Amino acid sequence: MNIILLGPPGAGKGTQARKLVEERNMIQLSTGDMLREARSSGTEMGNKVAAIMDAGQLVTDEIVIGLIEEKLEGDHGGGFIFDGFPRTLAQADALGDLLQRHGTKLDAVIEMQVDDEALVQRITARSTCADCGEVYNDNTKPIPADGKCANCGGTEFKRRADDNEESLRTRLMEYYKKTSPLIGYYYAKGDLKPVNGLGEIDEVAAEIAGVLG
Ligand code: B4P
Repeated sequence: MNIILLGPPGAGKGTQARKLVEERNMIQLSTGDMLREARSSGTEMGNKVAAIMDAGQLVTDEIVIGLIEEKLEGDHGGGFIFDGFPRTLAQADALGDLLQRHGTKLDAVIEMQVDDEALVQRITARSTCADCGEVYNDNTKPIPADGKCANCGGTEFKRRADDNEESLRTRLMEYYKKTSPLIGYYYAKGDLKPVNGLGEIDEVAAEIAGVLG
């Protein structure tokens, strides 16, 4: 099964993708994670990507499609979860072509619906362990009282460089301008499955499980 998790920044795409990996042996392809890895490499491409991400803009289609193309060459496991990809119509067309070339297809597009107020609240409360990248959130999963990461014991936590109000405003504008047209695109293909992303993390996961069967 190949699925897309579609939704605005902070809708919970990454959160739900990690749950699906645990439960269904699927492979998470997060373009956000791939780009954060590229930026930390310190290469020319990585530095270019860092500046775009920090400003809250979308990285070029060419770079992002290239990253996904590489990953599709590898193991297909229990199928792919495209987390945060595609984000433009050009990326959606490219994904359709790539899947066809690999003799597979898309099974569902989960549209995670969350209002802007909740997105801002979630993103401004997010921090990650500097050592292992485990995600914490002041509202849903606070950093343990002993100040140690529950996953690796690390004691340093950081905010993502693009999780500030100014960059978030741009991320939301980019979403409504360039990504939200994908809702109509996938609806027309009969693939769109809207899900209420406002509940607790496990409630949202249960709704997604119901949709996927
Ligand atoms: P991403 O890394 O995709 O991340 P995101 O917008 O933060 O969203 P996500 O929905 O995954 O949030 P999360 O689960 O963590 O993108 C970052 C940047 O990379 C983009 O701005 C862009 O520059 C670039 N990029 C990525 N893909 C690209 C592409 N295809 N093309 C071009 N550029 C691209 O959830 C957020 C917070 O909410 C967390 O703290 C979480 O704990 C919390 N949360 C989750 N579910 C919750 C719930 N149900 N209730 C309460 N809190 C919840």
